[in-house]
Amino acid sequence: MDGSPFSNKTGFATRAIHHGYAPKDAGGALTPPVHMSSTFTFNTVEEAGAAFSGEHPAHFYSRISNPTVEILEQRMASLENGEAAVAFASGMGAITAVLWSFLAPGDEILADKTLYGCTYAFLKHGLAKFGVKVRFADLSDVKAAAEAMTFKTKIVYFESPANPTMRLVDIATVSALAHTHGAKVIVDNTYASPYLTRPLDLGADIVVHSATKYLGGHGDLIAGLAVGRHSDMHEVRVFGLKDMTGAAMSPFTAMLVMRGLKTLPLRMERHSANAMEIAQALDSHPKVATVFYPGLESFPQKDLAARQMRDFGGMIAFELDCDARAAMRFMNALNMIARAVSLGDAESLIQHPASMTHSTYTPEERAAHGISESLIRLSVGLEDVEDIRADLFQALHQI
Ligand code: 3LM
Repeated sequence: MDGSPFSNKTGFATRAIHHGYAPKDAGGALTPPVHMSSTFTFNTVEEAGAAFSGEHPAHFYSRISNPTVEILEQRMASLENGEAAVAFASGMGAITAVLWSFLAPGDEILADKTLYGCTYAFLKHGLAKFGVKVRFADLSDVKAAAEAMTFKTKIVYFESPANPTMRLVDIATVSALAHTHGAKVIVDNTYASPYLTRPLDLGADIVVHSATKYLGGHGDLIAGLAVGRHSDMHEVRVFGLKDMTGAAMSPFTAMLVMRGLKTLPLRMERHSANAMEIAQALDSHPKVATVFYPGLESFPQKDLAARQMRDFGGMIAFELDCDARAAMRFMNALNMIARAVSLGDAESLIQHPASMTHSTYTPEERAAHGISESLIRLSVGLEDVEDIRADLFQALHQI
């Protein structure tokens, strides 16, 4: 339970460090103890029964809840300005558990046309097997979003910025539209993190995260989180987490995510500053055709980005003025920047969505969903920006 004096009235950075934990409740330990316990004991069987029925809420088994994980859940709920959160073993664990919790055969989902590859595969192939109808539309176009919604739409699902193309969705407008149709809005806030965008404040119902990325921030864990209303999160915990997926977060992972969260504001500021400089440098390089970064003047949704994001984040997508083979040569010529999937780490990472993160789409689907074969994705790290630029430029020089 939250014995912490750091309420939602304190600032974001303070809550990222303190919320949900009071050292006096744990023998004075500055950092929360890691409760590596699978099960929890009771004085009487009657007490245990009351915990199981929910009459007297208590931890009884770590697939459902755990004291260390609970601190992270309370902290994340606070950072997203939500009422409650549920932690998962992975981002995909969070996404699948949330969707399983609210869908039944015959229901319809409306999803944005550009999504992380495995989310797309789950919607397109996974849910379809169970009789859920999934439609994809360009939700960055408010008119197209309005036309695509029907009174059968149960869930509207999108990422903003979207992986990998960086398209934004106007969260406030699309949420208001969805609500007039009685649909729930689920936003994957992995790319922005709650430091840059808070979808619940803009009207979304549930936020999901791959905590593997900026929240953890150090490339050493796989984790997921969902945040929303008490009633929705209760459903997600007892159904999506406990009975449907079992994708529970380890207490040790919760400790690592909390360690990451302490520096989230600092890291997001540096990621954003480095990415802005790199986006500008790439944009003016003769061998670069197009740069997609919300902070650039040339970004088509620059105004929306300025309204909806505190800063523009660490992710950049770009296309070179050359064929796909030369783009591969460019990536292979990098020395410091690592060729790897994932994002949001201290290390800069580069990857080719068409053959890596978004290989779950067919080439035809990628074309229809706006993911070109020559698109390159860069997760700008926390190294000295001159070194990131120098590595990119020496590799560009070689093609
Ligand atoms: C990636 N993305 O490199 P986990 N939502 C978003 C994501 O980007 C991701 C998830 C959910 C990448 C992972 S690709 C094999 C590596 C917007 C993950 C899923 O289950 O924690 O990986 O989150 O883009």
